Amino acid sequence: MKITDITTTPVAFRDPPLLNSVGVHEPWALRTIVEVHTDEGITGLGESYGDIGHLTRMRTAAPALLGLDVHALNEMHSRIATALGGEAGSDRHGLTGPLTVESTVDRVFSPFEVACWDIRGKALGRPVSDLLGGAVRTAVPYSAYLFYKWAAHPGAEPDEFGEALDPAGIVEQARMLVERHGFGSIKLKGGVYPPDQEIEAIHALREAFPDHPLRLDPNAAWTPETSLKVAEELDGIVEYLEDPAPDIDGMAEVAARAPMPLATNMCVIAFEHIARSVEVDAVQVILSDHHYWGGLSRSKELAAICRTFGIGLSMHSNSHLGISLAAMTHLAAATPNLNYACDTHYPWNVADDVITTPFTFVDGAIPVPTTPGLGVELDRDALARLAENYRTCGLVQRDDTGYMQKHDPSYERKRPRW
Ligand code: GKR
Ligand code: MG
Repeated sequence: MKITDITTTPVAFRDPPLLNSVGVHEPWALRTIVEVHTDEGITGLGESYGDIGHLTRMRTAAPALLGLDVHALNEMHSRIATALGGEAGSDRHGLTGPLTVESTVDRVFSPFEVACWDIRGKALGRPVSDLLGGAVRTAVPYSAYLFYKWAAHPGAEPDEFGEALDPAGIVEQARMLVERHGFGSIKLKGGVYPPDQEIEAIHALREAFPDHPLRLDPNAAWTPETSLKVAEELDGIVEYLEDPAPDIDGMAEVAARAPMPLATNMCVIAFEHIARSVEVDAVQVILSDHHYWGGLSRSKELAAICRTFGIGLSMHSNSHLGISLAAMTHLAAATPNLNYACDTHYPWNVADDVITTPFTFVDGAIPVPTTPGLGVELDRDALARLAENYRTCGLVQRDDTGYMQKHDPSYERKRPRW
């Protein structure tokens, strides 16, 4: 079955003012919806980042894939590498590490690869999780992903999620997300306030949710020394501490004395980082993410490496729509050693999705789709609406720091901050 055409549609959807260590989310989150069409009339779907640099690279690569068999994924990867000509992307928003040539290829490859799995599943009449080795769970648990947040974007009406700027606000937000979606574990995005305040928020969560596993992720906002103080305070309270300090060596320094495992989606984000990380035992949990680990089959390779070295596996997320959630769910369902509840930003988007039946959490989990392929269908009207948002929203790349500076000109991006 051959690829005859590829469409890449950038879209934008409403995003609340969520705070993190580099600033605050802008009113719109950007994604790209990829459709891969074939000579047998089957179309596959993929979803990826919407930043202009990445969109341009996907559009540079797409023509090189025309005529390719949908099973020729190795050839697809190498054609993309050639089409990109050795260019490395950049981490402008500052929440993942620096990209290399190889990891840039993996990012561009991912949505096309996912679309091919969707096509193969549809052709065979089997869900993607079957093709990935078979689901070992019927539903994939996700965690409640809490953020400090403003009540509203400056100048706009308050959103339905409310303000969360202190421990009480964070507990209230957790109650809302747990009540709505039934989440059984909780992650707090930190790196926003001095560590003592975030420790206090975790203690408040522990009191309000005595049985929920908890995690804290300051996105490398702390020095190793500060990280160790926090680790000591949160001993026995968090299941893992995510990216407390920058870089593999900084994480290794913390890991050597921290009582809990350290997790990352910042310092081990490509295959070439793993050897060094294992050598110095920098991280005990890797947050996989098929969007940058090179799609579903490479994510399974990552899982095998983690199993080999006794490294735990969890899953990372950025703001995303339902095609991504479908792919994440199939992958997690078919990855036996993914033993932590996955991250997802999905509950923060209440306005719109590009699929006909947006996902609903059942007891904090997404039931694994059992229909052929990814099990989601594109809603053409919604796609057109979100594409129009993209055209009119005025954003072409994520810039949490720039947006924060518009409202607080004295704000500086600093890593580590404390
Ligand atoms: O959406 O603000 C955010 C997050 O901070 C995101 O960009 C991170 O990549 O969720 C991510 C993380 O776990 O570090
Ligand atoms: Mg993280």
